[in-house]
Amino acid sequence: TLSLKGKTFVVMGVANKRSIAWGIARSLDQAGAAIIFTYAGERFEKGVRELADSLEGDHKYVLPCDVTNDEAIRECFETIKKEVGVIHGIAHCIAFAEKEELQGEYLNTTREGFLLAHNISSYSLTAVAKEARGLMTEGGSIVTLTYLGGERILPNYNVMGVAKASLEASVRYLAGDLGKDAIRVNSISAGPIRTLSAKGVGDFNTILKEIEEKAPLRRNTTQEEVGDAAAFLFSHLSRGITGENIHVDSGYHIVG
Ligand code: 0WD
Repeated sequence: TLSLKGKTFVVMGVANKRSIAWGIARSLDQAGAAIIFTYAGERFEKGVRELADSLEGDHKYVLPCDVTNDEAIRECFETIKKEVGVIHGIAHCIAFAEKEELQGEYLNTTREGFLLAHNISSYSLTAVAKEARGLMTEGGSIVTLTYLGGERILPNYNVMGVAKASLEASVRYLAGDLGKDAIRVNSISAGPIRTLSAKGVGDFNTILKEIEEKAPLRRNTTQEEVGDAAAFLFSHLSRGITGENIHVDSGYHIVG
């Protein structure tokens, strides 16, 4: 099995045990890595703390980090620098759009809805990378999560698809900037997984059923599969890969 002993990763976006970020945390824990958790708002703190304590390793840092707030991001990484010093990577598992924007026609997206989705789901990666760069002095790996709706139109995904396209382009530009610091930046395009965020996407059950019928592997994606792919991207095994988007989706993206 893969070992990440002696390495420290920041996992952003665990909301509950269904979160994809939680799948990544479990894979990192199994590989022996130290994990620093960040959460958006106070209502998530207790739950994230309980989840962190349920892991095998001793992961004592659970910190607030609202990614819409530059000062909050700065404070979060300052605390990490003070308490831990060096980190080896970040899992950015954060997205948001208003429910009204995730149904019907994309055409009806409001200016506010568009900006909010892009702010939280796309710009946040750049804002976080900027603050984290100085902490990855031994090189690093940044992984974010995207979805097929960023590459092609999928019903109801709407403004989030446009935000994911922006996120995927950010991955390439950030990879370009940070490569000279031996920091790699990649995304995982995950198949649909029933999470809190997925609840906001209209007709999610139909999407899951279609994957079971049409994806080459004839089954839906699990958090564990995404977690293990992330562990690979965090490891030495992927050292030649940057600016890439890896589909962990039972192969669905090659169909239709
Ligand atoms: O089918 C799916 N579920 C897929 C999700 C398929 C492909 C990709 N993804 C992506 C999502 O778009 C997102 O980028 O995976 C990422 C994680 O989403 P998830 O696991 O599906 O959803 P959820 O469990 O609801 O986590 C979303 C996180 C929450 O965690 P925290 O602990 O941070 O509260 O995004 C967080 C949200 O609260 N979030 C924020 N975090 C920091 N600052 C903010 C914010 N302002 N807003 C939302």
